[in-house]
Amino acid sequence: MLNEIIITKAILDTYVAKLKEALELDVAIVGGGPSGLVAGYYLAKAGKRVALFDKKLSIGGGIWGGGMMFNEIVVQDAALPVIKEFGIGVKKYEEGYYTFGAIETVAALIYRAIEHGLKIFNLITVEDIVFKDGRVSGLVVNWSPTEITGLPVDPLTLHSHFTIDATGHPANVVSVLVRKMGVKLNTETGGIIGEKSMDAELGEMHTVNNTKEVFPGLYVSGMAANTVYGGYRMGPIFGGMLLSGKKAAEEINERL
Ligand code: 48H
Repeated sequence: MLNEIIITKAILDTYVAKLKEALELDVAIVGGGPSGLVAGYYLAKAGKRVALFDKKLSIGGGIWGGGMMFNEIVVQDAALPVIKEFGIGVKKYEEGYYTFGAIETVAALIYRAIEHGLKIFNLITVEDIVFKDGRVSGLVVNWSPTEITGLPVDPLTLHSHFTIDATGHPANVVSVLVRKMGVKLNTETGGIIGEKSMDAELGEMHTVNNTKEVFPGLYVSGMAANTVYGGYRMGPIFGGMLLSGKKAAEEINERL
């Protein structure tokens, strides 16, 4: 006879244990798009205490929709080693261009990251940061439905040695840091420069080059890096996002 109370307790106990383990992290990642998932994979693989938070029900960010909802993505030569690391089958379109099913790609990124120890929390919105000793030192989190409904519910907090803003175009973590703390960022202007229009070649290059520590304790990856540093957008080519996540993980790994 299946007991509903045991089922309920199993979920509560397991989830709370997982969340408690995520309260003191080496790295907190905000955003479960391609750059955040790849960063989480490499950090977890290196044995770091790392967790990823995404406000949506489904992790994967902008991968799902491919280009204009045609659920295929394109990757260039430079990113093939990362694609192969995740065990995703390579389909060559023409020299230098490879296509991947968006759904297969999301599934593989998520599965392989979790397999290596990344803790993923969906439906949690990062609404603020912890700011201590002049650096970003953690996250302030709440259930996404709380944010959506505007209910006056106070959040919970976790500490992290490093944080990655992988929130895509809006660069939400950097935005909250600038808005609330009025700090000067490690950018040309000291502020958020803003994303530029389309140039796939430049955009892909910028995504990787702009992946860096933008303020003590806070890295930016993926589209958030281009928003903060003024890089071009690139459309539905995803190699730069994958390589950006890898670069963020490698730089942080060296410093931990
Ligand atoms: C929790 C949050 C919060 C928050 C946002 O947009 P993403 O896919 O991010 P990237 O940078 O890994 O990939 C960008 C890519 O998808 C893209 O948009 C491209 C290539 N565009 C090119 C172009 O020309 O337009 O994922 C970001 C994730 C999403 O899942 C959000 O739900 C999540 O971040 N998120 N999670 N707390 N405050 N804000």
